[in-house]
Amino acid sequence: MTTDNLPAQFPNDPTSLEAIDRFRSLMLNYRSAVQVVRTKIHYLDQEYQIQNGHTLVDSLQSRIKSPESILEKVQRKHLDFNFETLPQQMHDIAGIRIIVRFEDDIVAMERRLEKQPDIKVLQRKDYVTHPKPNGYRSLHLILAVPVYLAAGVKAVTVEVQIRTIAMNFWASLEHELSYKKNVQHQTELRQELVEKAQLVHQLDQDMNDIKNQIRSEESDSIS
Ligand code: 0O2
Repeated sequence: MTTDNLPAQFPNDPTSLEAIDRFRSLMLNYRSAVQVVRTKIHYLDQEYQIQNGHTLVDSLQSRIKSPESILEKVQRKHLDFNFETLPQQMHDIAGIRIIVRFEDDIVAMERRLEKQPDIKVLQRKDYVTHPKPNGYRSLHLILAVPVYLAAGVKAVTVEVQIRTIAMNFWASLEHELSYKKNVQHQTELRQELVEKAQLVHQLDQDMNDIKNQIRSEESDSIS
């Protein structure tokens, strides 16, 4: 079965073979885009290591939003569930998280990504410099990435989050709390997390400073 001539509108019966087929094609584009960006990040990291003697990336995570969370977001944001408009309205169907060790590495990775000639940065949200009120910190980029299909090249969006190990440690616990409905003392725990975000921020800055000192002394002793 091909999906080429199917109407863009999601058919009335979302369990119909046509709808499922169309949805699978859409998801395949996102999986391909994630592969493209992951490969680029690996290459950029290896190149950085050759040039600088250490890596930028501590770890890499990626995911494609599940059909359930796509539907949840469509309903929450009152979006149109339409195969043509969904990719323009929802930019985080494909997501990659780049975990680095130091705050400086966030910008270093961003610079390398934005210099890629086939990648376009469509949106930048800097929650590192401007944290959310709950203390969340991370750099978010929406990238348009080329995916090569039989019918031609398609630009597919991927949300890239770049954050330090410490920011990720904090965000993963905060995320867990957000998804738990029956945790006692929610308000107190939230407040504690706001305070811990300050500690995480301080730790990130201190570690960055120490790293700069170590590396400048290292380069002084070489020259
Ligand atoms: P998941 O499971 O990680 O994908 P929206 O996507 O509409 O909710 P917006 O403004 O479009 O929000 O996007 P934004 O603020 O750039 O952030 C979206 C993603 O960033 C979230 O995806 C989280 O991964 C992460 N994020 C943003 N704010 C917070 C926060 O306060 N705490 C934590 N832990 N993560 C955050 P999802 O879809 O919510 O989750």
